[in-house]
Amino acid sequence: MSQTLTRRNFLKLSAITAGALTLGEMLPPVVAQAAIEAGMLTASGNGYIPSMCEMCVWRCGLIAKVRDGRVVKLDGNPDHPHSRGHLCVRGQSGLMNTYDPDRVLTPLIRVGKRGEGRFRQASWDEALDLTARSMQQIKDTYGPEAMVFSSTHNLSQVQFENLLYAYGSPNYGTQRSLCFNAMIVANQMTYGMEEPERIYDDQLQYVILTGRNLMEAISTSETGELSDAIARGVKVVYLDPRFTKTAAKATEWLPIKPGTDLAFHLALLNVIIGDRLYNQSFVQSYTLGFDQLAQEVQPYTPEWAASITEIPADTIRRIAQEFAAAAPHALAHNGWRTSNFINSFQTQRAIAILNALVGNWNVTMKASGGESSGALGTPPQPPYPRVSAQRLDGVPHKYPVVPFKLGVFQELRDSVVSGQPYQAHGWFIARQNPVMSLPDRNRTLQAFDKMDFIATVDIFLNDTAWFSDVVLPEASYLERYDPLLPVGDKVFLRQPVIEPQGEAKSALWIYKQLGERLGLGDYFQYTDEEDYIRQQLAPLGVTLDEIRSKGYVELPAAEEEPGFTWNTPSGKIELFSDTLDRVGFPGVPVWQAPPQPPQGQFYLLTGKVAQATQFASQNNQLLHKYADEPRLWLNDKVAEDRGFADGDWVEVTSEVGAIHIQLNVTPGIRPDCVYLTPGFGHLSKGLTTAYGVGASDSVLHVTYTDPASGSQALSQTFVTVRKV
Ligand SMILES: Nc1nc2c(c(=O)[nH]1)N[C@H]1C(S)=C(S)[C@@H](COP(=O)(O)OP(=O)(O)OC[C@H]3O[C@@H](n4cnc5c(=O)[nH]c(N)nc54)[C@H](O)[C@@H]3O)O[C@H]1N2
Ligand SMILES: Nc1nc2c(c(=O)[nH]1)N[C@H]1C(S)=C(S)[C@@H](COP(=O)(O)OP(=O)(O)OC[C@H]3O[C@@H](n4cnc5c(=O)[nH]c(N)nc54)[C@H](O)[C@@H]3O)O[C@H]1N2
Ligand code: SF4
Ligand SMILES: [Mo]
Repeated sequence: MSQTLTRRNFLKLSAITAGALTLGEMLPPVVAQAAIEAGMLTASGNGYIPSMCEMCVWRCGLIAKVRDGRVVKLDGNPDHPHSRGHLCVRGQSGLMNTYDPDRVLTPLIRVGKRGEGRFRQASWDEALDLTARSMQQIKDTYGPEAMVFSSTHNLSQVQFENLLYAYGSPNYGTQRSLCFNAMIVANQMTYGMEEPERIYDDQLQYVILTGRNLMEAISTSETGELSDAIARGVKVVYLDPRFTKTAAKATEWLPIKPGTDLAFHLALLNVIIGDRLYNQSFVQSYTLGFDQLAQEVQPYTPEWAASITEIPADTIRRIAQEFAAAAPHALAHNGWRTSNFINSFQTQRAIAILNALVGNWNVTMKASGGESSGALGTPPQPPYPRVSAQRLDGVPHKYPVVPFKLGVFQELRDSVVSGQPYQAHGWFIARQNPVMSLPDRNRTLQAFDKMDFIATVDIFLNDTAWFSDVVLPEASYLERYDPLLPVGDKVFLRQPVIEPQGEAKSALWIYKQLGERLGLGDYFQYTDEEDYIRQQLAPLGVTLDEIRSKGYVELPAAEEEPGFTWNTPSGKIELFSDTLDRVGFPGVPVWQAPPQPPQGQFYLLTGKVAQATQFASQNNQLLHKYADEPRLWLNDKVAEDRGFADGDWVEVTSEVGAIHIQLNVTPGIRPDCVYLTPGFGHLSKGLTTAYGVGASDSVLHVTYTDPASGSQALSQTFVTVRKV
């Protein structure tokens, strides 16, 4: 880390970010006024306040311990179905996001060239006026479609979208096509549902995890359920080219060849159908297209799959038999980030169908439904203007089965670069770091170059803000209200644990201010954050003050749906999908061979680690302290053959970029793969803890898009590794 320190010292000297606090300058305590009034804090600022974590999108319930007006500890709220009394390491470290000396605490306006990182502090009025004026100018000159909006899932997103729809642009980039499009579109096509509920109930006996690294890519409740299941002796089969923490906990680790999970699952279908191991009455009652499927999977024998996946045929056959025998107490897990290859959509279809054939759906169905915001109120607003312009992300003309809501963000970025079918001129970004999270970072920077105006709402000078013209600082999740979040049979509240530091404001406030300045005030009919929440709570007949100390309110029991039907066009589980067939995609899953690296090159694998969230948490001083600097995993035998040693510096090169990084030589990865932790190698020098640590895999990723689901394909990037 000595290199990092040198760079940090340099940063202090060059003082690039006006107004940012330097290390050691402590912020004064700011006592949450509403919490004192509710009796949760003493006048001197001591007490416990329930709220919600925002260190990742899982949003566990937390209880903050406050001493002398400062948050000193965060614990899980036992009443929250996600956290159940536990926060993961990132959640527990969340207070350092709030107290990070690198927080942006006043609006910033760029003064130097883009990417130089020179900003001046500005008042909210000046920064909001400039943002609204620039957005209005773009609308007047080129039409509303020339403004791109992008944001990743967060609680105030509903008001971000309100601003977008009221403004009238069709161009909206979310994380979905970078993350789970393949899984969601496959489930939609099969079941007519976005994400069927999965259950780890007491009777579960068998789980197949296809690259779902639950022990590191954490969803607290699901990770906990898997741990409990493993303790009970549930059999877990884990497919990953890499020996992850989940591989260590699984009964069986199968280091499958990247991109061949489809062949593995097709062979499971072959055995289950061929040996009549499926649930005949379930298939007959609920599914459509069994005969087409049976015919298609006939050639996909375990022997066929063995030569492709490098998993022995006997193993595949045995797993098919064990899985079917355990059904309906079995689960073929869909995964979450399923953006690996352009055939991942077919893999997801095969997994969805596998669960249907053995009737697992009976096990999972009883928990579906439930989470609905339908019971909550919303502020009144006029209808949105009609949007006639084509979307830059190619939905639906190029991607006919991708839902509008999911979109294809990487294609949107590429259309900005090409200027086709028209040129976008402005980009409004909130709670997202597309400079790092989209594949091919240089291309994203080219897209930024095309922009007349970029504004970013963040709590830090993240890499995207670093290239922006205006930075609007949001209050951190411990300092603000957000819209309520329904989870299961409860509705949870995010409330300030301390008052916002500096000039930081909630996103609810920021969007309303912008809306008003854009002449769209009628769409933002709430006086402030508390009024917004009161309007949400009104139909439930409870007040904000009544729910503060518990942090949630129970929802009235949902009415039982009489007679469940699948929401597909046929009303059945579609093993054969007419919708896919009609637009030229295979109606049943078929083998699509993935590309393979040329001789001497490697598949570049990505995947989460427990102590970091995406492209967001690397600057957290607590998390930073306990994490090793990321290195490139390389198989030990390959290293020996090539004369590489652990710790050697190497150059990693793909078609679109190159990085320098140290090697982690390990037997825990296939010889044809290398792996790099995502989220490091930041460009922004405003992240003084994270800057200079590790390297970015996004620099290397080539942009590939699955034509059916619009999902990016991250493991399809091939790299060379050379000693430097
Ligand atoms: N700690 C932590 N937890 C998180 C997050 C985080 O950032 N940090 N992010 C959350 C989010 S948004 C998501 S989407 C989920 C993602 O959680 P997961 O769905 O588990 O996805 P990843 O961790 O991105 O990648 C999982 C594994 O896929 C493997 N892999 C790559 N290519 C292939 C292949 O072709 N076949 C197979 N079988 N495996 C392959 C990689 O080696 C990696 O170990 O995690 C969530 N939880
Ligand atoms: N190479 C590679 N690329 C990937 C992935 C991968 O594994 N490897 N994973 C993909 C996946 S699964 C996903 S979901 C995406 C995620 O990538 P993104 O959608 O870009 O999301 P995050 O990285 O979480 O970035 C969130 C931003 O929010 C900011 N932030 C944090 N808290 C707050 C807050 O309270 N308010 C505001 N306004 N901002 C806040 C952070 O500072 C950060 O800049 O990346 C995808 N891209
Ligand atoms: S999983 Fe961890 S980071 Fe995510 S919300 Fe829960 S405690 Fe926070
Ligand atoms: Mo994700």
